[in-house]
Amino acid sequence: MKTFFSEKHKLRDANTELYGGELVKPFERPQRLDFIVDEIKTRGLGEILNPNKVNLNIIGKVHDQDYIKFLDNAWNEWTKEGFKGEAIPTVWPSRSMNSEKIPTFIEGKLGYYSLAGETSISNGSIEAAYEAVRVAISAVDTLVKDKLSGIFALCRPPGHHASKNQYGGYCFFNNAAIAAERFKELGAKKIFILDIDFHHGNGTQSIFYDKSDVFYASLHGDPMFAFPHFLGHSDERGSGNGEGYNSNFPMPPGTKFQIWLEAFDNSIKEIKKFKPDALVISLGVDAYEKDPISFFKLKSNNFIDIGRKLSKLSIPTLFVMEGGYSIKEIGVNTINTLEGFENG
Ligand code: OKP
Ligand code: ZN
Repeated sequence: MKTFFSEKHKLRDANTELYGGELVKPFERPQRLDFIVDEIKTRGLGEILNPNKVNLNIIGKVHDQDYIKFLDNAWNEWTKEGFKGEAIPTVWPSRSMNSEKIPTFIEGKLGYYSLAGETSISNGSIEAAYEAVRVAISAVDTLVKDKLSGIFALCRPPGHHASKNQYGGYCFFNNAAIAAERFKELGAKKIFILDIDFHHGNGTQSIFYDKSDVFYASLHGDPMFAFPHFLGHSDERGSGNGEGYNSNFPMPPGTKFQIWLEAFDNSIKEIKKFKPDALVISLGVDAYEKDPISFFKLKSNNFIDIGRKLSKLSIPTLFVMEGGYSIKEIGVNTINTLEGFENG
């Protein structure tokens, strides 16, 4: 399987993440991809390609222009104020204070355009986020042009928490959603996004919630216990034209592969019924038993079965990298999925 990848992901290298009342070194750090690239090479998964020149206007099909502009300028506006640290929001338009006016001052804007506070904006972060979009688009283009069965977009930073106008959960641009839009530009009528990252992809869900041409399904830690906490319940089934085209499988702490697989098989049934022209897998490997911020109990070998089952669908498949924070095993778990798919 071919992989699209860019060294420029390293531009996303924040020093801080607000976690447990401390500013810690981010779980989502550049070294994650070193382990994945090493494993691709060791096991000879296939070529690793640099992204093409891409028309980034496509981002506007998923994200609002004022949000894009905010991201473009956030770091400059923050440093201009003389703040010493990285840009972290401290105030939000929450339930009791939700005027729709967008503040002028950067601290207000950070709260307006964020859905969580752990994701520090640092110098270079947004450049890296643009590069992740180039990686995703290049992978779609190659998959379609060469009529491949599967391809891997090794994106970083991840994307599935980013909504049309909010960042957070380590995500700025929604790579998987933008990839789905690219599939549409290239002629696909129906796309299915299956999100197997441990966390619910609130951004992807909300972007397509009222659409019937992009089905979003997610297997994740029950939001009563897991981030993002405020979306991802099983009664969220889509709205308007999108009713019936969203489906969530929240699962409790300690969930083992056997139970996880039942939900996975249900989502496979939904894919078969929907008959998409393309399949986008939001591939996080944080359902792994040793993941430091997650609570599922999948073992490394289980990811082979996941890849194998996906290959049986015989639908052109784009794998988009999302999370996975057990750095030592992130390469094995990711390549297990992709090799499982390749070896069908
Ligand atoms: C991004 B992705 C855990 C706090 C978690 C943010 C998690 C973002 C995950 N106690 N904070 O979906 O892997
Ligand atoms: Zn995750």
